[in-house]
Amino acid sequence: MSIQISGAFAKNISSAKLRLDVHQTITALAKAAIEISHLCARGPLDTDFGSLAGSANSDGDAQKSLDVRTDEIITSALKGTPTAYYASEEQEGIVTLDRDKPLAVASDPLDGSSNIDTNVSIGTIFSIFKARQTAEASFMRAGREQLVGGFFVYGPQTSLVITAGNGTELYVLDREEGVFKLAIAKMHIPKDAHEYAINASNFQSWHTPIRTYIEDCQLGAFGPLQRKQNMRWIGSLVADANRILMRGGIFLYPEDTRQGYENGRLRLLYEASPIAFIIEQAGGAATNGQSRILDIELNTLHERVPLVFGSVYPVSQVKTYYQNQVDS
Ligand code: AFP
Repeated sequence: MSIQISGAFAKNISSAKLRLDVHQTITALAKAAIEISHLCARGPLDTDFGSLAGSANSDGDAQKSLDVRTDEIITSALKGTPTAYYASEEQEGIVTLDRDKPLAVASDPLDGSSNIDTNVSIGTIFSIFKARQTAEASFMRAGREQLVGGFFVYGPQTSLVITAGNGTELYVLDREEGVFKLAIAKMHIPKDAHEYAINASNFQSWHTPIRTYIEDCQLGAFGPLQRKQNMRWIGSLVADANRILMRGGIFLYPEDTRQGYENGRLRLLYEASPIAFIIEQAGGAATNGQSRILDIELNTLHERVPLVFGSVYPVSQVKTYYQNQVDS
């Protein structure tokens, strides 16, 4: 057994059979994560560790060999589970595993992979849906229909942050036993905090509401926010999300004027939606700057979405900067 799932975890999933299917799938993903964690921990000891795989993913990002290897590990792990369809950042189209099975899984197998050779925490993000009649229909829907949202972090700890709609739980891998064990039964994001995360090098490309908000963060106690604001940017979504879950704050990857960033950088299906589900279940908020991420219907498999998430108060403040722009 690769994970000791809590009794409370899937309480909100009405059908006992579906709960069993979800448990089986999470157990397989946890086993895959232990293998991926081992590969990440070996780092440059494996010759092809950070070398490019010579291919590109659906967005044309150069694929690192570990990206491809990670996707293979997850695909093979899901074959033994009640999963009909698999959608991956690393694969153009949807993979049909067994159309008679009840679940559909979406994943970014190795998010943060541009950090692979810098020993920064990276991770696997995933979302589990109830499968529909077709592969496309199983994913072209709003994120609020997820059964489960989760992410593994391969860092000082190998951990799993996960929700099935009954709060957000933290599991940590006990390496001696090779099992993920529950560490926090209900994660809670403080309603307010004073730490923001954004790639400030994009300042010249931001639209007015975000530029004004970040200027006010930099003004801190000398501006309208009336408090010193701290800044952190790891450049690895799972690491930034994990920090915000532990101590609050706000993460922003907005749309900007750069070509290809008209809807930001992060993907709705297998990055923003699972993160949004986790954050909301921990008492936080997740928007595209103005509207709730979990209400946005997916139209194309790899579509991007602006992403603002974290403590409820700063996320709602960002919304007012958009409203003020409209009103002015
Ligand atoms: P990679 O998976 O290509 O490293 O991208 C990581 C990521 O999707 C997310 O984890 C980070 O928050 C974000 O991109 C960093 O983007 P910038 O490099 O533009 O700051």
